[in-house]
Amino acid sequence: MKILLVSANQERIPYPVAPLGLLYIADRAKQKGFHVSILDLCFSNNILKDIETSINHCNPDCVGVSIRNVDNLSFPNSVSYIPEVKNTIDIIKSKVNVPIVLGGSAFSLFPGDILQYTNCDFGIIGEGEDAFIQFIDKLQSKDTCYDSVDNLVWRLNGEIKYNTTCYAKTCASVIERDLIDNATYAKLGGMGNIQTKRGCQFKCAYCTYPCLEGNEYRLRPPRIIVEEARQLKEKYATNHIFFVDNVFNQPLYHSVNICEAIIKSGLKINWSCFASPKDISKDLLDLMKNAGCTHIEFGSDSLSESVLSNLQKPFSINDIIEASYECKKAGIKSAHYVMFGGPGETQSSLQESFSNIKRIETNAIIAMVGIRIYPNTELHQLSIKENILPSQKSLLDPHFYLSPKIPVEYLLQEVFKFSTTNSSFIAPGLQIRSSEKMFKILRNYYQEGPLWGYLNT
Ligand code: B12
Ligand code: SF4
Repeated sequence: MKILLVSANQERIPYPVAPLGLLYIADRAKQKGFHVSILDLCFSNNILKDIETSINHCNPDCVGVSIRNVDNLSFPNSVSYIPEVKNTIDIIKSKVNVPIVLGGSAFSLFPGDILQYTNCDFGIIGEGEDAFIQFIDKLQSKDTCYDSVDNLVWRLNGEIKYNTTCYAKTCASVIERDLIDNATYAKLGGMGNIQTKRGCQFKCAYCTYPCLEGNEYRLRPPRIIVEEARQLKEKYATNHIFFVDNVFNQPLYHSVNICEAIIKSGLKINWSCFASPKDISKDLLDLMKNAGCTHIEFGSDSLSESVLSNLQKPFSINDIIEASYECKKAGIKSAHYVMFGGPGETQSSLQESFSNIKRIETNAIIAMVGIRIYPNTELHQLSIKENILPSQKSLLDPHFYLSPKIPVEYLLQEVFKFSTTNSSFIAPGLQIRSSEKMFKILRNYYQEGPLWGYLNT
């Protein structure tokens, strides 16, 4: 069985990111003895030609398409990637007549809608390793009843069927990365990526991550993480790693074990991660620094106590300020994601946020206006309750939660004004310090790590 895996993502802002999920699928399929090729469209200048060449070369019996991003999450300048993905799938269909199976985080959030929109028959929700192999086994067996394939969404007599969703065991071996262009990701993206675990146990009101990866932590062994980091550095000349976990410092003991394993190995590599201001002590930051951590991105979300609590974040404003202060002391650069206009936001909570932001000692604030609404989240329920959305509305086209307690024009104006006068602000939706051109220039000067770290240098 010959399999072609296509990564449809072409986004290069804030930088190109390697298709890690597809590597996991390819790794498992190769272990099972299938012939696997990857077509990564990230750096393609001619999708039509590249798809044609890959298909002629691989002559696949099945094509898997990874769809990472639905849209850029940026209000009011929001861009949907889904029409571009449909175009890619249409080209594949025009070149080869074999089953196509969709997957990836974007697909997993809108499986039914994307299957309909792209007119495809199969897709896999969530973690794909086990499910993809089960699907391929079914294809080979010529049994057309797909009921038993975990996580599969499929069409039967015009109806879309959803099989049971399970969360896979995490991969306990080093994944192979030869099938993608690691050198270009290191050059243009400034980093490689590694996952140390899956799952998140928090329940923040808007978040899709527990739906994508489940609520249970499934940890990867620290020695494997060290080996993957060594491989990226020594085999692929990648000097900086982004740990793609939702929250690196949860569970705390795992982050400690990873740092200790890196230190013990003697490997010298720089890295960055997402973290929560909860449980980020001076001791942990010193340990992270010693293990090579140079940048931390905090999902802080709001600097108003009431909005923070409405979003069900498990920390306070003091935790945010403290976390940033400790990062500075430890010599780690920090950035905070902040969303304005969340549940309960008023003119006075907005001004409270602005004055609290001035108290944070940080390198960057990545500011968003409004919060993208996803199905199966509390924010979705709230949006229906507050009449922001009709209950049956498809959310595939971007819809944002904007607090009814503050006029949108006022919100946009105030955030714009504050962002332009604060040099640490990046506001993608308002196009402030966030253009592809600016990121390219910065990357030319600074070869590794997140670019926000160089804003004020
Ligand atoms: C880390 C991360 C980042 C980092 C990446 C750093 C790096 N160097 O890798 C940064 C901060 C740069 C980033 C940026 C963005 N991100 Co981001 N990011 C993530 C995060 C937390 C993890 C992604 C990851 O690597 N996962 C690990 C891999 C192994 O999992 P995976 O790719 O999902 O693959 C599994 C399955 O999806 C499936 N699968 C994948 N492909 C396929 C294919 C087939 C055929 C099958 C069967 C299965 C399958 O199997 C895989 C293994 O189990 C996710 C949230 C999450 N928990 O998923 C958001 C997420 C992917 N990001 C998202 C978005 C939107 C973005 C941005 C567009 C935001 C922005 N405007 O800047 C940019 C786009 C960047 C780009 N160039 O594409 C969204 C995408 C969905 C959506 N809402 O549109 C997510 C899901 C978060 C969310 N809000 O919901 N991101
Ligand atoms: S926002 Fe972060 S901490 Fe909250 S549920 Fe999502 S991934 Fe977990």
